[in-house]
Amino acid sequence: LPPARDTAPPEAGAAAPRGLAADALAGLSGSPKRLSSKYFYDDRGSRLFERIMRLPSYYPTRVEAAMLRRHARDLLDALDTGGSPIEMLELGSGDGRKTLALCRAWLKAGAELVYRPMDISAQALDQLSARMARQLPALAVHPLCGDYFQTWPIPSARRRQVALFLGSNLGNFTDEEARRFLRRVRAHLRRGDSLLLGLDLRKDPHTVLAAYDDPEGVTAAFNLNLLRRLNRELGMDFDLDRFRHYASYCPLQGVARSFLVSQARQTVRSALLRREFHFGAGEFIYTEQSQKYERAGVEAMAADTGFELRAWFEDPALPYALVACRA
Ligand code: AVJ
Repeated sequence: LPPARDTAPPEAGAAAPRGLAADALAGLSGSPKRLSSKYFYDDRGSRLFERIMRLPSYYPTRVEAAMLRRHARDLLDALDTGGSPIEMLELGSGDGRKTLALCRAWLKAGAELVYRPMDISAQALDQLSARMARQLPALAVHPLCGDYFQTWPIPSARRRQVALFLGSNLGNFTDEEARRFLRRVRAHLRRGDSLLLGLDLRKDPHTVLAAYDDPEGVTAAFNLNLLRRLNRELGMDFDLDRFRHYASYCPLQGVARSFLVSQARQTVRSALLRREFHFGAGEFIYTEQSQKYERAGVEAMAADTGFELRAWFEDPALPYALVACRA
């Protein structure tokens, strides 16, 4: 299988990665049917996600970018590095667009900084390197391509590590997966190192729902692209016209969820898996969850995974948080 191209969370913090074939076989055989959102990001999916980030209704990207600019200095202060040089590790940097402003502000504040963007997309990292060389040539950039925890560099004795996990990418994990992921991050940090999280917060359910159900239909295309990918990579024969994107938001749990709903009774085959899968009319595949957080929950999660919450910046207009945690 070709490697996934990604601007978002590459790994489900869960057990050993099983790959698309095994995950699809298990996910489409069970009830309810499910496919992991980590498979959204092939080339086409990554391009669709770029378009999502520019949609008027998809607020998280814009809000977070503005907050990173506004709170760059405060975040640096919250790290409390005592002037030590910083090694910034960004988990899932993508093309690094939003991190540029943060790096620029930190350099301007006199921080000594090495930036290590990590991503599973070599293409995104190439774009990032070119962008940084053009717009911030003073910054030392050392990209790392692959799985975060396999490529995590040996920490330098004189540098403070600062791990960044932005874009509310944590929200794609279940609570249990998120905790496992944070514990793994913590295991790669030393005491006094930091983790910066960007997390979408609970807000008017209409606003959240609109972010996952745009009238332009880009999110629908993004979701349906998963079936296109299975057709290509597993020799399946999904008819994309016979499935429909359905988005929901539950204000009780603070979770947005996406589904693909079968519009008829139908059977789909996979040449590669040598299997067929039956769908009833109205039967769905559960494809994604995006958790919306609240402060108390984040504090508990940080404490449970070996972090101490040091600073919390919140956009009051469209609730979103930048959170500085200390290992
Ligand atoms: C990149 C995982 C944060 O869940 O909001 C956007 C992905 N899915 N629209 C999110 C996504 C549908 C996004 N994350």
